[in-house]
Amino acid sequence: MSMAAAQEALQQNLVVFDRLDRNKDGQLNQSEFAALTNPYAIKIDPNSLMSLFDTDRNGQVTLIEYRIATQSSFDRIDGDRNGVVTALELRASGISP
Ligand SMILES: [Ca+2]
Ligand SMILES: [Ca+2]
Repeated sequence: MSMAAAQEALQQNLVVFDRLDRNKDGQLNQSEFAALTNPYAIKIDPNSLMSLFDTDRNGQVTLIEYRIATQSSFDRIDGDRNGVVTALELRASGISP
């Protein structure tokens, strides 16, 4: 991923996180986090997705936890590492049917 693409991804992350964080406490609780599964149309149990993000298991997802999880899953999904996730790569990763 190029620097510009990385910056863009980080910016996107912040925008999405901020939108999800409805009470603006800098953390996503369970109900805030559940909204994540809708915009991305991910057919996955929000609780199991949350446990993926919530590395310290305190029931809250901080921006740092969010970034670590989205970055690592993005890199995993982005098979050819070109910074763009295609529908094909989403299917290959098992996220999208
Ligand atoms: Ca919050
Ligand atoms: Ca946490």
